[in-house]
Amino acid sequence: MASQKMIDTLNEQINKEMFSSYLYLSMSSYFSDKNLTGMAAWMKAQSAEETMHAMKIYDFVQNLGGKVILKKIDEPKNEWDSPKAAFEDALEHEKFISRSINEIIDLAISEKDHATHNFLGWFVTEQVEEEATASEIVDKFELIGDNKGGLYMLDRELGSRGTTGE
Ligand code: OFO
Repeated sequence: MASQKMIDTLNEQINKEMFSSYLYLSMSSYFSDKNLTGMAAWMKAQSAEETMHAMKIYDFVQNLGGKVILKKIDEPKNEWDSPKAAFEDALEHEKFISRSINEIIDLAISEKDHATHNFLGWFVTEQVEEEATASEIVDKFELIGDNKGGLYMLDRELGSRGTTGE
């Protein structure tokens, strides 16, 4: 059985994952408003993934015999200076989530909680992937600069998420 401190920490992580979902949905709405439908679809899919992350932890807490306590979800930003700025924020947010996962692993190690340590391995791999993907998109924005045609192409490319097996 995990410690109550661990259950509380995992409950906080559920909240962070739900906030991630909310943040990416807000970004999706921002992109829709700019008629960047591909980016809007990409962020909507990302939002759904984050809800799935929250639910993975939700189920794990229950399997540990702990009680899931849902906390208030903060209001996300709803406006960005540019599409690139939104993806830069997404990258920074993923780095924050990676640090948070690493801190829980540090706690699991200090408490010799092998079950939670093992469970979080999936999230470590997932975070590496998510940071790499967000970073790659930010790099593409750098390449595009102010080129409207490039923005159009990137919007199309991101809109193909889910149809290319991503
Ligand atoms: Fe973006 O991986 Fe969960 O938060």
